[in-house]
Amino acid sequence: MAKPAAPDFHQLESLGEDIKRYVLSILGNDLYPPDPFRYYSGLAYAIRERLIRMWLATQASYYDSMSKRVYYLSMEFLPGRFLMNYITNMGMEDGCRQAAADLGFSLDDLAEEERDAGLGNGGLGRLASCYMDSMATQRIPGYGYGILYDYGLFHQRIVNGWQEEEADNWRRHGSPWVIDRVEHLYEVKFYGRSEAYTDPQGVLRYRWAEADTVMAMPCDILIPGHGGKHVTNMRLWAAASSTGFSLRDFNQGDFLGAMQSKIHSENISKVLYPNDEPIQGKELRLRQQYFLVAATLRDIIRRHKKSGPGFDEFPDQVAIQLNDTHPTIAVAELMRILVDEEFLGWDEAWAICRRTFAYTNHTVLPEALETWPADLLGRVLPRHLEIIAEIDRRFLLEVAAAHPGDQGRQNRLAIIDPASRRVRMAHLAIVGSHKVNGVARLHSDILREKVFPEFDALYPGKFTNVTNGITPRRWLLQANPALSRLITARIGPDWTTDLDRLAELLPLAEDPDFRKDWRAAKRENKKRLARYVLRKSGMGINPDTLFDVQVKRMHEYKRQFLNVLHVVTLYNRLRRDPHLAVPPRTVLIGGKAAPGYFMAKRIIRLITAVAETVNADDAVRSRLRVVFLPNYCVSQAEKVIPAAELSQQISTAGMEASGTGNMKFALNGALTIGTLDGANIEIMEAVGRENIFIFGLTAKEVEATRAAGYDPGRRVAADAELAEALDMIGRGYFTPSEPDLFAPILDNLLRHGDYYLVTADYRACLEAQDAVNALYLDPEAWTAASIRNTANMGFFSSDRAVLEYAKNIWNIEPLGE
Ligand code: CJB
Repeated sequence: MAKPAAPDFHQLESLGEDIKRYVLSILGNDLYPPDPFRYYSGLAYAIRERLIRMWLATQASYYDSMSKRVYYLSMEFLPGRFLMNYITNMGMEDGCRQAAADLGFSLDDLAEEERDAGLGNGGLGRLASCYMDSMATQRIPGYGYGILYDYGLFHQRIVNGWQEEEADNWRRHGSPWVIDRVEHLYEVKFYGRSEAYTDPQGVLRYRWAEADTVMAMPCDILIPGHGGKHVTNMRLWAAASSTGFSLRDFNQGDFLGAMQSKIHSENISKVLYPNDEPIQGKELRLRQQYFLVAATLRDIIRRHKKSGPGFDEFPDQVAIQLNDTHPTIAVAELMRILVDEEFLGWDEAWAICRRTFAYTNHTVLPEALETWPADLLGRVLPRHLEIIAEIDRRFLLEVAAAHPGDQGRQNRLAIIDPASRRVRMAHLAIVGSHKVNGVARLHSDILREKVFPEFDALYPGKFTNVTNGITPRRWLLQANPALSRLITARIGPDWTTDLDRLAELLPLAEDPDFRKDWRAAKRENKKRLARYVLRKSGMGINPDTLFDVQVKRMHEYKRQFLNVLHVVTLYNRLRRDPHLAVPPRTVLIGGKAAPGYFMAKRIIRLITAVAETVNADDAVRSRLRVVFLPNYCVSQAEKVIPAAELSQQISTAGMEASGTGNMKFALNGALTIGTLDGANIEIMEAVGRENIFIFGLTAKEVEATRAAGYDPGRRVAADAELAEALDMIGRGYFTPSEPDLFAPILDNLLRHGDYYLVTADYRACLEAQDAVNALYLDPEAWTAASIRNTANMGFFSSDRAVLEYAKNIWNIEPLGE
């Protein structure tokens, strides 16, 4: 019998009717007047229905193949908007454009109605989302697990030049992408005490007594791979109060008390902590971490039991990736389940844990290595503290056996720091995993050589590297239609899932016609960004200037301040010589500061102050403009990055673990000005030293400079332009009514040793900018370098990265067609 034709899940012909039906039936709205938000929602539900059907088919194929699956545990995901991503990946763009047009809308306008899902802070969360896209595209069976925060990362407004934070109630108008699975609630416990008892066989066992409980409700967000046939999902947990608990209070007449406890429970998934580095010591944050872990492990074990094999086969069926230390309490939780609930012996349970977990480290900043006071952890999770102490005791015996008598080493490696009584989560993650990876080559080397050398000696081969990657679907195909069309016209469409194919563009860098088309695509994107900036801030920017961009979280180590010093110096040079032979420039800077990060907020204020002065100065207006882009987020990045010509990646060497923005810019043909930090080094090797502007101290030189006792004062005294720029900032040139506003920034630099070595790299940065100017004045040479950047970025696809994880860490084969 002939094989039945594959069902057409896309069903484009009924799309228009489906949209109207959803506006009526789900939203309960009139079709008239035609409101774009309603039609966006209607379209979203129509897409969702098609996706669900494909997702069900994918899940069935997982079960059929009995394949091992990976669980990517992350406190953050940063998907941004979904609609266009789904449409692009499902290949429905033409059909959707037509359907929207038939209803009187442009698809792009409908897409603008969607609010970003900002359930992450920055690079770490966005990486997780790129990996979801690649796992689905590469057919690697697995899921993302996280928290469905009611409030995502705050919305940034700039008021009188200062950052103000507004709550991001992103689901206020509902979200068609979130599928609530009310039927699968799990109970999660907190507090109480650990109780010893003897089982009927006379074995001493432990259980968790007198705990409070909170319910975890799974909410799924579907992730279609490119081509649309393989659809996976993220499962995000929302907290709900456990009904039994509040009912009891209610029956005793304490309605408000019952509500109070309900609110207390639901707080767990209320809000994302807005720091891009770990938060120390906040009980609610620890409860969030455990909430994610406990609910996820329940789900994993439920699925494992359903599929048949016993626990000895668990690591052959399950790989768990810990996205930074945030979900590391999973090591203790899996031990608790295996030993206390499944009654496995300690050694057997421990072997299972270690084969199951792997840990990705994303930062070497010492202040960011997460620790929890043992007292606090023991109060919230009493049994887990006991388990961690036992893991620690056995681990230190191992250390003592390898290095007898070396008490110092034991203290340094201990999971519970004997001096501070804090639990070092990174140590728990390293000890409890079979692989530990950094996120760029330099970063992984620093982890091995500087941060965890004694662990590396103890566990040879455990430390490894997987350089980060980005999804070409969102960051080129979808975000940059002008360039994507041009590329596809020349080399065909396969680059979207095989990014190395971009190398076929290399010879075209020599072709003047192709360069002209390349420039035209960039210009279209610059015009699109100029329209956006005008709409958002009322400010006009000129697409015929060099677009110089730095967008990322505000942090001292990322050195937005060095960028400002370049701007001020350029401003001074232009004021002195209005005919200076440099291209006109628009400097765009965007990024959020953690609400409690004083210095980062001051630097935002400095940028807005410099922008006000420079933009109001008629003498330089046409040659230099400075824009602070409020509320940098994924959907804004999709407009900014394709328009950029110069990408600023200027962190102090040794401090940026990898960076992924650097990859997105280069993929879109921006030239990088950057330090030898994070993945910049690998980008330089890929695109060629002559197609990138590298400057500044290396990581080793940074270390040596600090060790030698760096004196910023001497450096400033020897550099008249630097001294002038600092003097202007310090004495209130940009804020005459508040001359001392930036004194704290200068104090940090001049009195506290300039830890981030801004003054040390200043002159080298300016020289690199001179080289930028020279090349930009030769548009043909600049364009050729731009093409070579894009052409050489194949390695930085997140497809490559997840396939490396699958092969070297997860031991998972991608599913066949
Ligand atoms: N990173 O975004 C975060 N949050 C953290 O808590 C620690 C690190 C960033 O992760 C990215 C993805 O690996 C890196 O590219 C980036 O360098 C790092 O700062």
